[in-house]
Amino acid sequence: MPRYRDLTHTARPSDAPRVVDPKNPIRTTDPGALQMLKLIEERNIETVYDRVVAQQPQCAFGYKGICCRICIAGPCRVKKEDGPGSRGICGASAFTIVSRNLVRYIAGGTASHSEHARHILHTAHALVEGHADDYEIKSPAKLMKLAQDLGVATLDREEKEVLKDVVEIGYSDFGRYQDRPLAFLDAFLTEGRRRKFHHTNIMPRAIDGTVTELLAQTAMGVDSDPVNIIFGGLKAALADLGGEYIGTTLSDVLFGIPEPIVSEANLGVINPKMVNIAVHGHNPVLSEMVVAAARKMKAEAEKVGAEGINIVGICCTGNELLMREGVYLATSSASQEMAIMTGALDAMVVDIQCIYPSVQTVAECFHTKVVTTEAIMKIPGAQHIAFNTETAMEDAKKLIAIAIEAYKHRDPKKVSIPSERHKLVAGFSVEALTEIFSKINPDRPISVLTDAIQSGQIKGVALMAGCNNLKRLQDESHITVLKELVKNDVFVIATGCSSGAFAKFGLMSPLAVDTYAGEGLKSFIQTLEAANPELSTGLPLVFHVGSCVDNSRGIDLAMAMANELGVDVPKVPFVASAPEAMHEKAVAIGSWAVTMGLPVHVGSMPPVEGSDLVYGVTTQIAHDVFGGNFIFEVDPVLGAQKLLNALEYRTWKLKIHQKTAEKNSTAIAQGW
Ligand code: BF8
Ligand code: SF4
Repeated sequence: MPRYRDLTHTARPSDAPRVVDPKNPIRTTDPGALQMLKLIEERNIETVYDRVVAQQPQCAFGYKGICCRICIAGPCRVKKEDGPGSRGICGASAFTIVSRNLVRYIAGGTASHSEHARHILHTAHALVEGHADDYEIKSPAKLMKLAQDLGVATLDREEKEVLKDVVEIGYSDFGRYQDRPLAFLDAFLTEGRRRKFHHTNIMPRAIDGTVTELLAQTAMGVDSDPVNIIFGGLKAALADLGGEYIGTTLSDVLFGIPEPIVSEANLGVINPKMVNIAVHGHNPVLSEMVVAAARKMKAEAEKVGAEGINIVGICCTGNELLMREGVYLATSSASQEMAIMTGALDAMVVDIQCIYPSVQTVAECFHTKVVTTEAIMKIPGAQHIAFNTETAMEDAKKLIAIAIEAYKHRDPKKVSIPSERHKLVAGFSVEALTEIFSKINPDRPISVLTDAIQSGQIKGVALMAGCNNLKRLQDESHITVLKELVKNDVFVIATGCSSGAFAKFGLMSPLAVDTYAGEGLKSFIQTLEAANPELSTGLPLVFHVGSCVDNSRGIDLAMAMANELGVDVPKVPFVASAPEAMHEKAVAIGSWAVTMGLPVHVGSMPPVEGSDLVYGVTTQIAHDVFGGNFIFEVDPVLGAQKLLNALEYRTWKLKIHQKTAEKNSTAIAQGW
């Protein structure tokens, strides 16, 4: 069987248009957002959909990654195949420029995720030092497990003492100078991956140091070797994964391990009779406190004539709250402005990342107050209330008071809330999934998943992740890839705005299983449900594993499957897809996923086509070195087909090697 059935071995994408319908401002398929579009047209409000059209056609040099702005002799563009125009002023070739630009995305993504992680560490640190009384250790079990993974003693010790040691290790992971690997990465890897990262010299020792080193490596006149630059990028991508592990594990310690929970999604969750507050961004340290404060301030809301306070989530902080608190998810990244346009949103409280500066412009047409809360994130015109972990509850109450005050100025004539809302079941941490599997096999729970693959009942597992990118229509690619995968019996887990899309469309509901799952997947989900009668929520078509930092949960599942099968990750029928990738964070995640050994589909073309060498390294050579590779394909049906081919290839090889091992009574071969 040829590799991924690509008979040409070029790994080229199809000829599908890179920007569909570039003049059409109706750039969404989200039913809630579509209901808002009519209204927007009547009121003549500018949205992201208009701005995408205004940017077309986008710069072809930038699009291919062959524009260099790293020093101010530039910008330099690669204009010709040869001669002086084929290089930048300093002599940098296309492969140098493309690879430098690409890995600087990774540096940005790693910095973002780790800033989030650093904030959570600070909160845990303040808690053990007695300066964050509004927080607690919600999951001592997670803390003890984490401590054991990190080699921290737990016997006869106070929880806070253990947490103190864990936090110290986390801090060292930001600034370690000794030649030791990142603890929050090393602790979770399979033996095979650990060896691979040492052999290829990409095991990071500190997050901040790795990001700085990458910026230094890619400065004007430093590294011009594209392969060396890419390896520097992969090291930073692994540091990103370490940051995600800090974020996920310590969030679980402070706010609880997610468990299956029922909620609803799409703009219809905004309640005309209540004070509506959207929490938008990424960091649960703030939004968890806003939820807790809202529960205490119902009476204040009633005093101004509202029935109560309705907290709704947007983007990843929405995902964090959805899976731990069952908070409604109002919408995801590309339709964030729509939440304000309902005219019923009294405040939008934001922390960091993926917040369009335009939310303030839109809010100025309504009574909505946009409030920024972090020192590194301000928006001109928006109010700023500094959020401190030391005074968390007090600060959260101030934020809610702003919303209650704004509610008094709500104009009923401007209120127009779409009817669209869908029930869903979320909260499937790896612990929750393991618990579900353990009802069938308590000794080896993950074998329930791997056996289903080996028997052919399901085709494998896919982690669907990533953003919205309006080069195609919002959510269309997420929904199409998902439908193709589940129809073909793939067990799908989802994070970030991918899970947001599924939630908004009603695909994260048990009701969707019958309609969309293939026979094998349907019977697998039914078997799990039958073994878990106490799970009153039922099981969904696609399993929500959280926010973007929680992609660490996805790779945890892949590694658990690898250990169960007795192989390393590159042999596991497990793939990833970011059908609408947009953010630098998505580039960092995709890059570590490839390094961890996964085939990774990306449905929006990153700027790598300006160098055949870089394109070849990311889509083919990476596979030879790490066992994972990028699959760039903008057509979502074809993208799904390529993922199915990758799963089929892995399952086929796995079976052959297992049969051989059984026949010869040996361990399964590793070097294939
Ligand atoms: O971290 S999926 S648009 S919200 S970057 Fe942003 Fe992308 Fe959404 Fe969450 Ni992730
Ligand atoms: Fe131009 Fe070289 Fe400067 Fe880049 S680093 S802008 S290619 S001179």
